[in-house]
Amino acid sequence: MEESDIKLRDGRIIRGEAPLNLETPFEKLDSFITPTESFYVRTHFPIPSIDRDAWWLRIEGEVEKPFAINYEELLDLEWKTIPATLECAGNNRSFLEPKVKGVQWGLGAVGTAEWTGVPLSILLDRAGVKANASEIILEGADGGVLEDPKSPPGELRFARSIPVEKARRDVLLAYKMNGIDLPAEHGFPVRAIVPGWYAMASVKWLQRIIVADQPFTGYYQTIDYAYWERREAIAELTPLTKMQVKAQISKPSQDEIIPANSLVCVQGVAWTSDGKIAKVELSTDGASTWSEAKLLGEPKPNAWQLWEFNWQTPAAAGKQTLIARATDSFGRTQPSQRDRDHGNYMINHLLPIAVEVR
Ligand SMILES: Nc1nc2c(c(=O)[nH]1)N[C@H]1C(S)=C(S)[C@@H](COP(=O)(O)O)O[C@H]1N2
Ligand SMILES: [Mo]
Repeated sequence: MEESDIKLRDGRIIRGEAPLNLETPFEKLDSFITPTESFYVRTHFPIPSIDRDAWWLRIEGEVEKPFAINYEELLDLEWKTIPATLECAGNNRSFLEPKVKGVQWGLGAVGTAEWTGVPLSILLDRAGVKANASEIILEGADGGVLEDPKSPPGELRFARSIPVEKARRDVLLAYKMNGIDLPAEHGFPVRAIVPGWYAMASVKWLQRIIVADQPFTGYYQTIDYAYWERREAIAELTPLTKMQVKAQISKPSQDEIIPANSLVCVQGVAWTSDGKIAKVELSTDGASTWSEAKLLGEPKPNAWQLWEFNWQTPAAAGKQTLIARATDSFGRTQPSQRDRDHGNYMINHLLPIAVEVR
């Protein structure tokens, strides 16, 4: 696609207007924190307009003392600020061959922000989670009727679940993004941040937390945002959870013209869930040989890390392919081929970026 064909809104690529889906132009990435105004937006329904003075968050289900908390009370609780990378599970989908259903994201359905909010464990402790509880369902205020014949008839709300143990360990109920109140499109007044997991788990416009004693099998947990996992050769639908290890090249961008016989700084980011990035390698010859890139800054849990590689470009003009490959501290590395059991999600196989040396 020609640059001039790309429709932008406030500098972001419009991937959908209703519901609103905006992508970060990835070649503009130049810092650890993605500015809020460039951060990608993924919605499934109209953005709910919520009056924070009338907003309540309810906590119910398998708890001793169900309760509701309002915005003012939430802000009075102990809080913390953490950086976390959010990646849409469909990020990079436009690279898939053959094409699959869903928003045709390029490289920019991923970003890192600093999130400020209350650890979910504080609210869970206050409610008194019963011993039989296994999962926490997070429900958003947004909803509507879907056309998918597999969706339940009538109104549906966006909801996902996380295991109790994960909920207690590091989930945040965030009300600030990069130091200011959450913007409407990012979940105002309060959203969940589930570090290390694909971002569908980070439910926006949070209105209800349900403690459950059995696996949640809602639409966005099983029919959508699920993939095939093989057990005894039988494929089973499995909810998406952890982000898979990945490196992406921000500069140069696809089809960029690069000067011959010069030193070009190839830049990008890499991330994984839980562990750290152990190394990023770059191939400038279509995956025949690999050289290690330099990791920049200190690793932070569940946040991406910037890297760079100084590339001595060839003297001869012609097409070149750049491929980045990340390996994490658990020894997990990006696969070279697409795993078709992943359906239209979890796209972390090696992606060639073509450039032209001139
Ligand atoms: N309530 C609600 N939460 C949601 C969604 C949604 O549509 N409704 N989309 C999810 C998905 S698929 C992604 S990728 C992230 C996107 O967060 P962002 O728009 O702040 O980047 O929000 C998640 N949380
Ligand atoms: Mo997503």
